[in-house]
Amino acid sequence: MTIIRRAIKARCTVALVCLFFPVFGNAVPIFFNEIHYENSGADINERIEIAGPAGTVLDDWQIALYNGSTGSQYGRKHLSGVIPNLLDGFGVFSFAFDRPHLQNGPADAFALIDPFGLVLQFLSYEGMVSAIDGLALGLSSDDIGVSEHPDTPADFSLQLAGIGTVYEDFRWSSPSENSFDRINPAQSFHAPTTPVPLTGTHYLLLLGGLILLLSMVFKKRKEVPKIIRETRLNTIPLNRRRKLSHAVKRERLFGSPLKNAADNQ
Ligand SMILES: [Ca+2]
Ligand SMILES: [Ca+2]
Ligand SMILES: [Ca+2]
Repeated sequence: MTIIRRAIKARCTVALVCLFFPVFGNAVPIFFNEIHYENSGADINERIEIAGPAGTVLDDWQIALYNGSTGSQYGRKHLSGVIPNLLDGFGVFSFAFDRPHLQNGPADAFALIDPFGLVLQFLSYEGMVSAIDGLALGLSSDDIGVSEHPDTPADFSLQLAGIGTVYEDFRWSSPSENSFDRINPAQSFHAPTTPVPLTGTHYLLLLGGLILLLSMVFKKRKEVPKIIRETRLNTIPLNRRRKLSHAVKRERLFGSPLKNAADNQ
């Protein structure tokens, strides 16, 4: 196989991959998935769980804690680890908070910060929080709408429930037995079933891919008759073979698409 043909095949492959898998390059973000911050007696097992695509490296991500009574940041944890594949390419990873503990509200918040220092999520429980410092400065939190209380069992937590792949697909549920580092009991991850709408770029890639494929197919079709003709030449009568031989000579003298195609190889 010539270098040119290999290049054409590679371009066709890339074009078709881009066409049929347009979701490539669109990273699915990670998100808060479970939290436990208060229970009966002294608070224990305080944790926050992150969910997202398996293989996501959490190094350089952070969780920042905000005190709702002042709006200021009272703690921050630098994350590390890799999200495991627990279900259909998604997984969860949890982090313990004991220094400092997670405040018990009312209205305390937690922010998920990416490696570039951007706040990806700013959630709160028992009310809304407005941050006055830190990386969430100026942001107002989204209240998750459910909460724990002084009589919540120590092995309970607040968890997302529902089916989907991104945060908006799920809803927070009332306290129930925790599932840290496991998929939440009422949660299921499934790839999107709705087709990704094609853009003008996708149509151009489709057209380019089809043109390249067709050019390869026609090039191969031109090569086949020549091989067949030369093979069959030895099986036909001598007088007929001579006539065909003259035709082949004319073709070689004056040129033909077959000859040119062969010469260009
Ligand atoms: Ca607490
Ligand atoms: Ca507080
Ligand atoms: Ca969980």
